[in-house]
Parts: sequence; C-alpha cells; structure tokens
Amino acid sequence: MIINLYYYHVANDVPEKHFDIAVVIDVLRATTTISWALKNGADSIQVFSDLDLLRDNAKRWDADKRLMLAERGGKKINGFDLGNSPLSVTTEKVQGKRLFMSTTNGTRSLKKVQNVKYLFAMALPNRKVVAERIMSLNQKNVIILGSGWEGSYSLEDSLAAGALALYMQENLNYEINISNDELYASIALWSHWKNDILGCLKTATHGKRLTSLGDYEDDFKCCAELDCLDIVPTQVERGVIRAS
Ligand code: 3SL
Repeated sequence: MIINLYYYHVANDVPEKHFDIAVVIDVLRATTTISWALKNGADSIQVFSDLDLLRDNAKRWDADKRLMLAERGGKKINGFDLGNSPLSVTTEKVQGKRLFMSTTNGTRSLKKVQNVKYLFAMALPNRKVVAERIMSLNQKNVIILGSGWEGSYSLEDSLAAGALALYMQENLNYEINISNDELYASIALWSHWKNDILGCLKTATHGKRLTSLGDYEDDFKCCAELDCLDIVPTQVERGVIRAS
C-alpha cells in the first residue's frame, strides 16, 4: 500500500480535500503539553479557539475534575489555572481531570481538522508512536498540519513534520509518497537539524519570543526530547482528546 503524506504549515493552508488521518503539530508548545498531560494521567483535553466558550463548557464540569489552561502570545491568561507549559501539567495537578485548553495557534489547528476520521496530536517526544499508529490504520491520505504563529510559517513544526515523514519512510513497511513541496522542505530541515533539535527550537522565531518572555530553558529541553513518550493523543469526539 502507498500512503500519501502532505504537510501544511498553518490551518489556513489546508485544502478542500479528503484526508483519512490528520496529525497536528505544535512543538512549542501546545501538542507537547497535551502529550505530557495525558502521560501524567489527565482524563482528557477539550480544545477551544474561543475563551468564552471554554469558560462556559468548563463551568458545566465538576469543579474538582476540571482545569482551565489558556495562553495568548506565550503568556498565561489571568483567571486560568495554568498556561501552556508541558512542565506545568504534573500528575499532582492533572490526574483524572478534564483540561479545558486554548492556545494561540495549536488548538486552532486541532479545531481546523476536527472532522477528519482519525485525528492525532504529535510533538517530538511521541513522534515514533504516532508514526506507528498511522501505519497500523491502513489509510491512504494523511495530512500533517503545523500550527505556525498567527498564520505564518514556523521552523519547529516543520522540523517535526520532517522527523515524522522520515521515520515513516525509513522504518515502516509501506511506501510513503511525499505529496507536496512543503514536506520535502521539512525533511531537508530535519536532516539539517536532527543532531541539534534544541538549537533549532531556540533559533525559531517563536523560540526567540519565548526567550524574550523569561526563562524557558526547561520547556525547550522538554519540547526537544525525541521518542521518549508512548502516548498517542487521539480525538475521541469533536474537540476532545484522550490517550490511546
Ligand atoms: O501557539 C500556541 O498554540 C502555543 O503553543 C504557543 S506557546 O508556546 O504557549 O507560547
């Protein structure tokens, strides 16, 4: 079987085409946070673009079993329990809870492809298990969607798209058809930076934005780890993600 693999940098670039599987990436930091929250025992994550809608939905949930996470421009929003750091979603905080989450770009990408049959969130720490899950599903058309920054390209999401595509090409028993130029460029990017992932994240515009906001060294290290998580964040109903 041949798998057609496409990459788009941001939600607005996604064409009107049928895809069987969508993989959303926001290396810095939404999909890294989602992956770690699920690893640390969160029950589920419900994603929102709109903050008022998030608050309304969260209020209907048992207060002991919910957390509200929101970030805009890299900063936590006042009145929310947490921002968007993978280090903040510890077992003590998230165990058994639903996380109501909105971020500048990552949750928007997840909303954009929420109608695709299989939807996964991927970051560098779970690249391998997501690749293996895709292969196990026997589907033909797979879109990888980056989150970018407010509609423009991001280096780190493209890096991870290339990491996923190359892993699938080199390790799995299917023919992978690289189906657009964006993905060829991402593979070249991964080949260039794969031995200095941390350096790539810090070079990226959003990496520089985070550095200008404070000490994010530990966040960078966490987001730059490769293939250390066995969690596949999977959409189970529209907008709701669970570990599988
Ligand atoms: O844009 C997003 O979705 C966020 O991941 C950005 S930040 O890393 O939390 O600043």
